[in-house]
Amino acid sequence: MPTARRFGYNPHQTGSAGPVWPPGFPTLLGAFPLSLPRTLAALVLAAAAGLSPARTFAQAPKAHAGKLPSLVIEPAFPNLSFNRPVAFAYPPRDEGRYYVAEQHTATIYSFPTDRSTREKQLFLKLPDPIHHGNEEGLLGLAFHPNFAENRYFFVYYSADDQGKRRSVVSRFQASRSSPLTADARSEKRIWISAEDPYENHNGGTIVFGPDGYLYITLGDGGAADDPMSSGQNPRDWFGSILRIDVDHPAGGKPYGIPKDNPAARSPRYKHWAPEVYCIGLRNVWKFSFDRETGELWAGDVGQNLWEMVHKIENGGNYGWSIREGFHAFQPQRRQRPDPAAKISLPIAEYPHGANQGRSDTGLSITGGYVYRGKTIPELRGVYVYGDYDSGRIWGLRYQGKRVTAEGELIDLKNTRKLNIASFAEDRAGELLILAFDGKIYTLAGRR
Ligand SMILES: [Ca+2]
Ligand SMILES: [Ca+2]
Repeated sequence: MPTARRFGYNPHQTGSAGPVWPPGFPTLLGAFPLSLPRTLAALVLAAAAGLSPARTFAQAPKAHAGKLPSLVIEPAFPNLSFNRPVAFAYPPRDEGRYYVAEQHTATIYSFPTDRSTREKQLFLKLPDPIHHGNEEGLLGLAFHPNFAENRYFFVYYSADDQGKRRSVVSRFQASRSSPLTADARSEKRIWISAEDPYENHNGGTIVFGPDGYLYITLGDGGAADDPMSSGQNPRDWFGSILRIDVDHPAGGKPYGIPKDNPAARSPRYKHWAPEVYCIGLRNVWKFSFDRETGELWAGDVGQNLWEMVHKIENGGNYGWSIREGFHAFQPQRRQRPDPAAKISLPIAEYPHGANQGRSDTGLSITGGYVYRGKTIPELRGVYVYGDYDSGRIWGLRYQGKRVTAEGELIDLKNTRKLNIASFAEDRAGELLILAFDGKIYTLAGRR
């Protein structure tokens, strides 16, 4: 069973200094009803306490008045069950099947796209040995954009290389003669992380972007407090999202470097590792591309206090471990931001309840998708994300570089609480949820 802090910090490590709140402030803020925009509530309280809102909340999100729909969770594939499903994918060209990766069995199954299907077929079981820690195992799955011709797909997993812990992206090939199975012997390792000293914070999502390049999230290494100071170090891979070209190997590596990766496109970034696309991330467990705009959205798992949503840009810096969300993190360390990239603030954050006394809380963000489906028209264009631990699901509308609507989409009083391991998008753009009760759910409008 997962622990309460599955993707969060290690409770045996010392925590962060965190933001400075006036005494009693969190308790007061928690007294406001959820329906009142919470930032507005914070500003009112700050004014009442005689604080300068400009000083205290200069970097907090703006209050907003936009409306979001109220949704329910329904079973999507009621006759299918999985063991710790963590990734959902399918080939770009419709072959009538979806694929789910199981974390600890390190197995990929395929099944027909028909919602009532009972058929589940073994596609691939990863060769051993792999690590099976709480945040380890088979974590990512992505089909090559040209899968229809080359039958290539890619996985991200926690390798056990003679006792050394490393994250690996490997390419496998589906069988041509028996297309519903893949050959475990076809493995070719494409990218291998540096030795990872800690079991936690391994990222795990891999996705081909609209540019055809493979994006990889690998976490800051792990433990707590960014002990390797990898967040602001662009020369190492940890703490970044990477971008590689799997189709054009170069420089003796099994992959190439896209010409507009930061270090390749500008002298300003010449000290960055060639693969690094952005820096300052703690542990992006899930990220996605908006299928309409191509924009990259990520949920970054925070440490003791805050969970963050970021919109990721080429060459961006998201602040870890100088910041956690909108807040300073351990300022006594006097870390300097990387000189090439100014720190970008999150699009949104939410707190860990024990620290902030608010009820819209969680412990470990699971980044989601911008909804582009058809069945919930009022949800179109909303970025939907949730929390692994609290099971809450939020949406935000981001227009003209500001959040114009934000709030909870599900009333947890009327539904069972899920441990949300992943969101997914089916071929039609409808949103799915992979939960650790083994089931796949979908979001639907209230009837
Ligand atoms: Ca790690
Ligand atoms: Ca780094």
